Amino acid sequence: MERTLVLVKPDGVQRRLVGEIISRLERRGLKLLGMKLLKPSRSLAEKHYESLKDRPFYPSLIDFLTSGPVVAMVWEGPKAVEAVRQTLGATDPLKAAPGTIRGDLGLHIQMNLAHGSDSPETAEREVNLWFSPEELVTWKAADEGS
Ligand code: IDP
Ligand code: MG
Repeated sequence: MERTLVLVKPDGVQRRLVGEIISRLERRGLKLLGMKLLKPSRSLAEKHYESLKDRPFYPSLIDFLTSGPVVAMVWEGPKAVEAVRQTLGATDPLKAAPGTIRGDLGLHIQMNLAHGSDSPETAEREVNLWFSPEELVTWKAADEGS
């Protein structure tokens, strides 16, 4: 089982697409372990996108991520990291396949609706950055068996 961090970015919240995005992840079969709405601080956004700090778009990306509330979530499932990235589609919505969140709902490379961790190692770091252990709930779904 893997855990991964998902953010509905400020554009997704402003466009009232939170429910749509959660719905797609639920229907994929992933399990929600934690969720909160918050307006990220600059320091949190900078830590989150630390690996991109040398990119030309980094300052604008930090402005964007801190521009309004985001919905932060932890989802669990087999290969959850890959499953979420697949459901999100390619970074650039114009290149994302139809049927994916970005391919169906987006057009803009920065305002691409949602974030998903890119590896199990990154996921571990990002889950710990956004959530404390007591904010995550371990539970068993009725259809999971014993
Ligand atoms: P990812 O979100 O698909 O993992 P990353 O390369 O990690 O893509 O980039 C992080 C975020 O930075 C993207 O989701 C997008 O919001 C933004 N971004 C990526 N590339 C560009 C770009 O070329 N111009 C503007 N923003 C970008
Ligand atoms: Mg990334």
